[in-house]
Amino acid sequence: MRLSQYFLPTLKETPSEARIASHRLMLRAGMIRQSSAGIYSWLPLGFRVMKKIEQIVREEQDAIGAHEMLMPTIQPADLWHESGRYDSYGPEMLRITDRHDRDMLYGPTNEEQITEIFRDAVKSYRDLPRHLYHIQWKFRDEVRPRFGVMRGREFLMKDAYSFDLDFEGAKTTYNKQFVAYLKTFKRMGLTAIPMQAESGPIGGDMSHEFVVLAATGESEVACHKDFIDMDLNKWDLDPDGDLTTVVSGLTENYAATDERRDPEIEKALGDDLVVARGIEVGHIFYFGNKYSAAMGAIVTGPDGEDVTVEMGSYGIGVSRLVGGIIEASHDDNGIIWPQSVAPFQAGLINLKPGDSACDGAADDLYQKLIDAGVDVLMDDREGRAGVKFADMDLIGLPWQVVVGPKGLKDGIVEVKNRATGERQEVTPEDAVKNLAA
Ligand code: P5A
Repeated sequence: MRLSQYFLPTLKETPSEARIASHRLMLRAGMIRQSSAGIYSWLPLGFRVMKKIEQIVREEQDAIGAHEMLMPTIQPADLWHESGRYDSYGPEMLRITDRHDRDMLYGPTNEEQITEIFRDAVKSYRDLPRHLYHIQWKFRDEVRPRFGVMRGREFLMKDAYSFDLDFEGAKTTYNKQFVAYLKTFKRMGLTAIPMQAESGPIGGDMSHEFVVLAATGESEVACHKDFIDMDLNKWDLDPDGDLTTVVSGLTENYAATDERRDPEIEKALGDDLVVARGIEVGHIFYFGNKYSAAMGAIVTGPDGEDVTVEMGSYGIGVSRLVGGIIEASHDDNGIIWPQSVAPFQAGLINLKPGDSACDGAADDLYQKLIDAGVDVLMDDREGRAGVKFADMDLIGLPWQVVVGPKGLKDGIVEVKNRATGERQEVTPEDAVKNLAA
């Protein structure tokens, strides 16, 4: 991509409404623009990151045998009358009336909708288990939308739903999601700690939040210090194996969200206790037959008897993660993207557009990087070097390659690692080789 042709409206000034780093940086880096409170447009750079995150989430869901589908954003109120949540959900639900005076709503979640689809299609235990997910926009009319995409009103969620014949089956599925979540967040460079949590309006009695620790997190959480540098490598995480040991091993230590904290346990932990602020990036629920009983999701069991299916639901805040990753990875100059979610792998700076040697070398390097499979954004704009360096640091691509007249005389370019700040002078050929590797 050539920056001269790209839509990247970066801001020099810090927008006054942004109170945390990720919100500030997403506005300044031209990733998002606010449309109204808690509702954002995703500009090309931000959209690329969200798509990368979405793809990691998708791959890990597919790997545990969940099947992707897509349900609508607008749902009929009738469905929610069946579950009883139309009244209990409260003012967070955006209620809409269509031209025929039918009550509709913009879905804050999809338990009812998936239960309806399931109950109309599945009648026998032979068709169980079933495990489905979609990645779709949600709307929650939060009282205080804030911190940019971290607590939005409209936000993108991956939500999965499972149907099993009995508790054992439901627990096996829950464990698969549990482990898939650890892998998913790890791939994004995050340590997400599984914490016992309240199930709130979703319901159920087994629930874990996955929490990334960050000073700007919305709630206070507490956990054993061993979670901080949790090593997943010591476990066998094969989704088809027995995950009971992994999950109990990973949850034997204390970790609890705000409402679930236990002063006694915490006292006993002494120096092993970490109290910190956290960002909830995922939340999984086992709620048994809460929706299946209310909505009649019943199958014929092995002995011909009626069985009300066992359900769970599993959410990941896809748009929130964009902000969450930035909270976990930035410095005074801007964002530092982990390779796996970076909008481009490398930025190529032409220090002197118009100079034929620089243009020739930059264009040549640009093409060679593309040919080597490196996603590259070339800053070919006219303008001061300082502005280019600042913009490149701000948008946080993992690698920067600088082509300037001085270096070219000696046949070299400069390669900078955004995360470490380390710079190396290498030939253009080696730059391609190193970045491709
Ligand atoms: C689980 C999937 C549910 O809605 N139903 C379907 C269950 N869970 S949840 O915890 O309420 O939400 C799942 C994740 O969505 C993100 N999230 C948000 N992101 C941005 N802005 C918001 N206002 C918002 N609310 C929830 C969180 O990451 C949460 O874990």
